Amino acid sequence: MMLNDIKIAMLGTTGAGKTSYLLAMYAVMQTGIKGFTLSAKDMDMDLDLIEKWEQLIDIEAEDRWPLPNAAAIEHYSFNFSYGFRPIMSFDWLDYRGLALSDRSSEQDVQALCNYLADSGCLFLCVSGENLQDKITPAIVRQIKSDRMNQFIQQIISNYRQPTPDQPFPVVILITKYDLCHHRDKQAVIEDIKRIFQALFTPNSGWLVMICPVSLGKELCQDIDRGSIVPVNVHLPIVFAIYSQLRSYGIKLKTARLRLHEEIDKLKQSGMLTKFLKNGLFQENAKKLEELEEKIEIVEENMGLLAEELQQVSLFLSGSEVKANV
Ligand SMILES: Nc1nc2c(ncn2[C@@H]2O[C@H](COP(=O)(O)OP(=O)(O)O)[C@@H](O)[C@H]2O)c(=O)[nH]1
Ligand SMILES: [Mg+2]
Repeated sequence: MMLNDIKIAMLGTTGAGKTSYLLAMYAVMQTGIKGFTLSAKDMDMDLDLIEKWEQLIDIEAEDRWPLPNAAAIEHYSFNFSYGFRPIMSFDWLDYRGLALSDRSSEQDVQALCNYLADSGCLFLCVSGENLQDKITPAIVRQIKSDRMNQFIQQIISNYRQPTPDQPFPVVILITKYDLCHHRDKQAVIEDIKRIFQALFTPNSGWLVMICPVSLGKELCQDIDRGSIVPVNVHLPIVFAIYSQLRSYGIKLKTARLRLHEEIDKLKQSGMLTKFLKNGLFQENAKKLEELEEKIEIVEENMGLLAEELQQVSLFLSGSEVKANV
């Protein structure tokens, strides 16, 4: 099984923790979750990511952290595999956050919009730093959620309207969750729902996961010496792949339905000679068998991934749902 490639765009202000998150996610996914693994397509990129990750773990000083991005946009390409067999490849865009600032140029905004236009999954980053207490208008300005909402608006008015049947997956990543761990989790979720209201409206077709992540619980006490023990960093990727499988599964099932209809029609029609009819029957039966096989594989993979997603909050058109097959 090889699925379509997926593009993931990660949005968040400078300093929200995007690059650090990427490093942690890559390190964890390289070892893998239930046989699912990730690898950078480019060897040099792989080395670079691992080197930066080791630096984070080994150094106990401020320079353990990655430098701010040099380029406005950084691209990464990964292969996602199951048992070392590639299932899909995906592009990852680490965005420095300029287009989210008030000083963004037309060009910045256009470049980001173009990329967002054919993204299959959106990651919105909100730093736990901004969620230590109940949000205020001043904090909302810092998070730049209004700006992110504008970009989402752009996507759906210009390119793609999600529907309940073909939902658009979005991950709201609460990075540096260690910094707001002291708060009631439900209260944090309510704050998130408030600042991204449009993603939680009925019949809107947004499939949203709210996912707290952190590079280590101790970091809220000591950012430079606290030990690095990533929490939940694999879940957003698992969710992105899960949603891709989900929509592929829906396509396959629609095709199966069509085929059944065709077979029924053949059974009823007396127009064809027996010989021709038999040939068509056999052809359709073979197609059906192939489809069933594909659906089985998709559902099996979805099942494995869905298990991982039981612990996080998922919403489809604003209603809380559980990941299932
Ligand atoms: N407490 C805490 N701080 C973090 C964590 N991840 C990153 N940071 C801090 O946030 C800073 C900015 O992170 P970075 O990944 O460069 O943000 P980016 O600009 O969004 O790419 C880092 O230099 C760290 O000081 C985390 O999980 N917990
Ligand atoms: Mg960065």
